[in-house]
Amino acid sequence: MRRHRDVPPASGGRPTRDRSSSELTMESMARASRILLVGILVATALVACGESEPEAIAIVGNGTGYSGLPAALDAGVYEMTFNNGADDPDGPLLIEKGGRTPEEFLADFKPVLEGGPFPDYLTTAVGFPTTPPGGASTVTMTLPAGDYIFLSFFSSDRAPVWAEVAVAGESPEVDDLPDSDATVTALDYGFDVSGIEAGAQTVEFSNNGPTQFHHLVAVRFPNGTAPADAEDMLTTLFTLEEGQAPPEGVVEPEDVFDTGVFSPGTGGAFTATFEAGGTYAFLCFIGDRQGGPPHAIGHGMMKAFTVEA
Ligand SMILES: [Cu+2]
Repeated sequence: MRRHRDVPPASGGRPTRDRSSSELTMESMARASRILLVGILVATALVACGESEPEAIAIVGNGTGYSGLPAALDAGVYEMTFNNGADDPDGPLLIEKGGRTPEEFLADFKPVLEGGPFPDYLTTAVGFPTTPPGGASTVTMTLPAGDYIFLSFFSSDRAPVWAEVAVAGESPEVDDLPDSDATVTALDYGFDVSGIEAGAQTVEFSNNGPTQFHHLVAVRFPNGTAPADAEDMLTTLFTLEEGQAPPEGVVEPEDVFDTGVFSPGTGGAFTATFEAGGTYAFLCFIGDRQGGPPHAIGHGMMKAFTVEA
């Protein structure tokens, strides 16, 4: 560490030099200016990184807890990776818990999973797609300020796993996400889809609300299915009872991928692959804040399209 009196005054004022500082050699002055220059270069690089490459956070879940998940974060855009070390598929979410204890929140949240109303304080959520055991999902997401619970959503009925995360500072906008190849904007109630092409690409999913929470579930129909027919088939499938066979000519699509839930004003970007000539449909199965059926069923929130060959 250099002594303070070896550092030239930042600006103005008359340098007050004692005997030792007046003995500064050319060599030590050159060294001081090199250190200053390196400092400026490092600072410049940090600013450049902040603009183009979000900070990366890697979280590991093991079915009972997490490692790598900070308890406190600055609001902003993060490249978050969730590694699923549990033996169940898991798609964890960061959900606003409004100052409640995790136990209070979980009690309030349970009815939501059965189509009940959201607690009033639940205004914000961002999350990960369903991630298979041993798999990893990376989402570059906006993380607004809030008092969150990081909550696992296992495919089986295991005990809830959670951690608390406090996020403070200026909340980011969807525009702060890095540019993506394709964009999917969820609205109350529908999807605007733009730029999807054959092959692997980055897709930005955002929720433009204005009120409801949405996610994206992507399914695929056999090649040659017209998008309008795909939507008709989905509508028919929703009318079937559990276990009831679809009518003649109605095909059940295969699941392709999903996203976590995003509240209005939030979004996340991820990598997805679409095949040339494939007919896909995007659906939302989240219910209204006030309670009710999944949006795909209650509001016809779906969008089918064919990827150009
Ligand atoms: Cu929705």
